[in-house]
Amino acid sequence: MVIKEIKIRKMKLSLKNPFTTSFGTLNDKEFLIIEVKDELGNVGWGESVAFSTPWYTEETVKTNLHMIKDFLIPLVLDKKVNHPEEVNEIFRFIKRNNMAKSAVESAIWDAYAKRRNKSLAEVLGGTKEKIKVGISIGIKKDVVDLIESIRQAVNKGSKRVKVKIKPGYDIEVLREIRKYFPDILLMADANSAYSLDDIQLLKQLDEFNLMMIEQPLASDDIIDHATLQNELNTPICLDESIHSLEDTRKAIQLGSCQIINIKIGRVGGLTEAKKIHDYCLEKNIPVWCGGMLEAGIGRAHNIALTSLPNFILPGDTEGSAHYWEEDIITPEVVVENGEITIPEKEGIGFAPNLQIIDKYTIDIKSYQA
Ligand code: OSB
Ligand code: MG
Repeated sequence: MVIKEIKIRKMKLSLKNPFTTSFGTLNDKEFLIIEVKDELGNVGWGESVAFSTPWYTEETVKTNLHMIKDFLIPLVLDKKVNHPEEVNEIFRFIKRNNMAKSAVESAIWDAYAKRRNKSLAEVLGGTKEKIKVGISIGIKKDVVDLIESIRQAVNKGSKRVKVKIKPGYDIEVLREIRKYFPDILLMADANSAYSLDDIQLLKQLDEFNLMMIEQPLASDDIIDHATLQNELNTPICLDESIHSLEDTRKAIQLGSCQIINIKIGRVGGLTEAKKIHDYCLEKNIPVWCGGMLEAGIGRAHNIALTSLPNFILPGDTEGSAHYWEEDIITPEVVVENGEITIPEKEGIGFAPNLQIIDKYTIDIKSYQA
């Protein structure tokens, strides 16, 4: 396969509901969509999950644009790529910038699958027909609103509920949730808002029978997480700390976590995500697919990845309508009774809706061989 054309679109969509984490509130989402075309005219699509501000990792929409334009496109445009796994190696000498790499690499995976007339899930080695998904509910001003959001999710059949916590919004909130929902599969995500100074408080989380606590400590830490895991019965799941297979190996070896949240963008693409999945399967560490409030293209990639067998725990991939008034793909992603059916069509299995994409595009750049 030879990549003959790459387009970068900058887009902006408004979130239906503002999303608040321990870092702050998101009202809308700016993101990049990458389109690659091979010499036979197969078109593949990828999405950069970087936000406008560097609060989740160091990347932003602007740093992604710079990296993709000035470094990544020149490495693949007019180059022969036999398999998308090669792209992971081609990009390896560039340090990090994983969301930028992932946007390009995942578009090449889609083009590759389409070229072979297979679904992306199939070429990745997926084994499932349906995937189970949960919901990630942001911090609410009023706990009554939170309870109401949980009730709606539970009534719709969501397979598990994740709530965001931060210092001052944790033990009492979880106690209130458990009062109304004593038996639901529940977990909490701190987005690195605590330190080991909070160990006494974090130990109190054990009373709530959580499936896991996600990323309680610093985004660049795996040492203190190992200390904390030793003191907690609740499994720790790492999100922000994991950027690669190497990070995964070290975290597991140190005992920093018992579960891994895999995000394609955070780890630099589908190839690295699959490697982490395979390693965790071998080590008996369950994984699940995290979310970055993706539009349809990124969401479709998450669905394909989750078809791999060790995605045992429900992920954060809610349906399109949970986030957007209108999504950029046809059909939109639909969750039925907490499950998504993996599309059988070629590639990502959802067609980019060009009319809607154009409507929300702020800028397009095109690069030809
Ligand atoms: O920590 O998993 C996270 C959203 C943005 C950034 C980080 C995270 C999240 C979520 C929401 O939890 C996941 C989603 O619904 O896409
Ligand atoms: Mg998280």
